[in-house]
Amino acid sequence: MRTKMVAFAYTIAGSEATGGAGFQVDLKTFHQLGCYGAGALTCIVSFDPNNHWAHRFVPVAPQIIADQIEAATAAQDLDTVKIGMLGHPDTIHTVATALKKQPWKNVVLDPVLICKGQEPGQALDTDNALREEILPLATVATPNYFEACTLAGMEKLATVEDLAEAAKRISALGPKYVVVKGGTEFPGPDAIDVLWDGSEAIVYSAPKIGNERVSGAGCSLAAAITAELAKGTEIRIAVKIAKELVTAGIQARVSGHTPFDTVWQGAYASKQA
Ligand code: PXL
Repeated sequence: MRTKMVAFAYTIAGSEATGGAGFQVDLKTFHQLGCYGAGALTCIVSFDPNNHWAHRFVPVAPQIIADQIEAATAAQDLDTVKIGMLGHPDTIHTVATALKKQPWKNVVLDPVLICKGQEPGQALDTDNALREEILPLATVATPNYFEACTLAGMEKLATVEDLAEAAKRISALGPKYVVVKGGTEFPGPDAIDVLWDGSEAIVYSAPKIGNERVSGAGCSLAAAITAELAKGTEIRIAVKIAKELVTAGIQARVSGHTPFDTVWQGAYASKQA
């Protein structure tokens, strides 16, 4: 008998070998929120401890990405997907083609635009391909401060109204819902995220926990929104829960020999217990 006891959340993202970002964060977050996680790897990022933790980036061959998506979409009736780092125009084209093969209820795009290991020229091609081929397929986009400036064509985001304006402009490029993450770059004492829901801007705010960026916060937020949408949660509540998961995860952050800390996704569930 084909019964589905649990919501499925799918990710198409890159591996970040230390576990602090990307695919690993997506699966951990899905699991913490009670979803069955599955995914396709688009690239492998290995930080270089002998070179200031620079990103060593290796794309996965397009056919292997297509094969992974074929396997997962054949095994399950998936309707909710998160898209993380794609990193190469060929990857973007492959993922766009695969996505178009079936209907999706929720396509959550975390528009990862810049990876330190990439050539600037290639990064520009990647940005353009993402904007042209993936953004129109997304139902939700979750740009960070820099990604929002780039996609919205705004120089800076100085006020909450600017965050809302950026979200609205990006929504015009495809996704009905846009969550702009202010993060540490947004001025002031609070970590502010703004959801444009197609008709109004909803502001989510929590006091900043320090002023250092914590790795995996953006991935965790988008993955948590994905997991909640997969369970059928309404977008405003999904973003609220995602923000709570990230805030708890930053409070309980994990440090290592890296110059940055990472989010502990398990903190949210232990707080609820
Ligand atoms: O946080 C952005 C991100 C996403 N995906 C992968 C990454 C990173 C940042 O390092 O490596 C695979």
